[in-house]
Amino acid sequence: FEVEQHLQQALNENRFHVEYQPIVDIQSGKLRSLEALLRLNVDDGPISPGEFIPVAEDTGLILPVGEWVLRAVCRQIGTWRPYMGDNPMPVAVNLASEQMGLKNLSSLVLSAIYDNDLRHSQLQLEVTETSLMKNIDRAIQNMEEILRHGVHFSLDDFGTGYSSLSYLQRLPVTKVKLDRAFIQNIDTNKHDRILAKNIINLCHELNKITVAEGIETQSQLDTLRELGCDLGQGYFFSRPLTTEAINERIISNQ
Ligand code: G
Ligand code: G
Ligand code: NA
Ligand code: MN
Repeated sequence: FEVEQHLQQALNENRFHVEYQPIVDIQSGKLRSLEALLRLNVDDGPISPGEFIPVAEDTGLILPVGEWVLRAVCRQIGTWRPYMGDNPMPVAVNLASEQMGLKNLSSLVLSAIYDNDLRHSQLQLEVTETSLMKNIDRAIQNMEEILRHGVHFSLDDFGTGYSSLSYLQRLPVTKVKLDRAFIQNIDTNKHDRILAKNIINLCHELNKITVAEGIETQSQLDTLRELGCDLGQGYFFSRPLTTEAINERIISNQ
């Protein structure tokens, strides 16, 4: 059975599910938002998104899969809404390159929000530099239109793409997520620390919020705190959690 067939079957039989990884305030440790991460379990066990997302992209299945994720996450946010008070925590969904090229991306996003009676600020979107490259003008147009409705973007995996730093200024992103390759040796490697420090400072000059990905140790966290990074995500705080775990650990403690 090929990955492509698994994807088609998962769509037909509603076999995908979504996990949610906490994103916290680096200074206080308080929970600030969640990132939605797609999961696929087949009879033989889980297939990682690192494996099936590229296949979905190559086969065009990423469009129905991406729409499924958007709708599933918005539905989930709707069920959390009554427990989240006046300032509900946002949840970020990853978008693929093909989605950024869609003419009707903003109507897809807005209808998922309206159908579940969400506030626009409850949904955020993540894009990578690579996902914007195929049609950068269309991608920016989509982002600007969606942002006008109050849905904010993060630039994911920053530092791994080809882009020059000056291009950051052109992108309507509210947050920049430093790729975990930068974070891994941030406490032991002076060169990595200097890079991270300068990226964080540059982002702040451009009025962007900085997020460190892949924090696994106290020592990495301490270093990021010193560098003034705003938010953090990684196994040190929490692995991606099932909706059941979110309900138990987070919703019931709000
Ligand atoms: O969850 P994990 O670390 O295995 O994710 C691997 C990759 O898959 C990451 O790059 C992540 O951004 C991507 N990914 C996870 N969920 C989604 C999704 O719903 N849509 C898209 N386009 N990518 C996703
Ligand atoms: O490309 P993106 O940043 O969306 O990828 C997120 C992926 O990183 C997810 O698959 C998630 O499971 C994984 N991830 C999240 N936190 C950590 C971490 O602390 N260490 C490692 N190695 N992977 C992580
Ligand atoms: Na992401
Ligand atoms: Mn990332």
